[in-house]
Amino acid sequence: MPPLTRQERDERFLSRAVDLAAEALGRTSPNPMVGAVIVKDDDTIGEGYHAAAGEPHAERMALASCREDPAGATMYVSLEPCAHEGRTPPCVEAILEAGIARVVVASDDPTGKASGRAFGILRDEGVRVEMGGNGSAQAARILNQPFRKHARVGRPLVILKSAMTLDGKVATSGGDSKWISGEESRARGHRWRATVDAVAAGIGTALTDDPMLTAWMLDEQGGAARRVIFDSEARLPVSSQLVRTAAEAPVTLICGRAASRPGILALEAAGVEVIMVAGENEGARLRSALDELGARDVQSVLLEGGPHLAGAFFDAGEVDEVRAFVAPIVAGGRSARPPVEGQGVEAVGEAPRALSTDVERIGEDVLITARLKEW
Ligand code: AOF
Ligand code: ZN
Repeated sequence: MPPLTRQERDERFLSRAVDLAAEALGRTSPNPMVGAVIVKDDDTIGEGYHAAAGEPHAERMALASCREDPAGATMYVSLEPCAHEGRTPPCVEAILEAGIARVVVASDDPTGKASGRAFGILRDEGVRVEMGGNGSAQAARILNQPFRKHARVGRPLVILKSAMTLDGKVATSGGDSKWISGEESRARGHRWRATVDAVAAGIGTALTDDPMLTAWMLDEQGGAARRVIFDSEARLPVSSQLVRTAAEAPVTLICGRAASRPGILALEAAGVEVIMVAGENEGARLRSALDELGARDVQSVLLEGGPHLAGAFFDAGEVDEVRAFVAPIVAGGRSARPPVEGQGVEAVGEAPRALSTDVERIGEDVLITARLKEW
């Protein structure tokens, strides 16, 4: 085998940095996941990742772990280092103090306070700064889609989860949906709740299933995801499981101006946060709901049902990613519901198309991950 080129070596270390970053999946919000590797003479002398908001950044973790003097070494980091004073001091200072000679970065930091400032500072001090290749850039960006969308537009990333039959139904014509996907798929979907800031459902699902939408025991370190119910008339019963567990994991209800005042007051008294959104159509109200959630540092929303809400999100152009479990069964029936209702598009050419997809077999099901937008 021919020896690796410098570029190939750089990609390998950057990819390691991205893998390290992913160790903290679900625990860094509202901060990004970041990993760093410090390499001297082709040897890794230090590694680290950002474990949680308020904790040291990946760069400092990696420097602190070095088993020899990092002076003259190369630092590989999955996100552009920070130059600002936040909850922690700027990483560029730590990099300069340690005498790092070269910094290779996988992805940019889209927040206003970053915007490439670190590159200028480091170069001024004689540090070589380079961007890695497309492969590591893509992997690093995909990892931080919630952080990136939130930094750019102030709204959370919306991930639609759905479980359908081979003929694209999420329930039979009789309304039965338990269970379409297999046990492993359901466990996987359940685990996703621990990786997002909010889990959302429509009032229809809340009334029919009386779900909890929690990921108990899986989210001890990150704090339980907020449960968000889209309920324009504020009909969610105070006796529902959601409301009864409001003290354990926050519940936010999104309603419109037509919602009944006593209903809202009763929900608020039971510990539910009620957000009233206005707007001339459903799309505008949805976006404004997402703005409100973004303002509360919610960077990701897992949309769990049902087809009506999914349709509204699609019609508003606010679905960023779809995770669809397809089970090898056929339900048939004209009235059996599909995963996405709403208005839909007129022409095939207008249909949102995934920019990238992944396919995985889970038990007897197939999981398709489709990214419709990349931030
Ligand atoms: C992280 N971890 O490893 C890097 C980050 O409030 P602070 O001081 O923790 O700063 C958070 C910001 O720092 C974050 O939004 C991002 O722009 C930048 N880089 N953040 O949490 C890290 N490298
Ligand atoms: Zn930093």
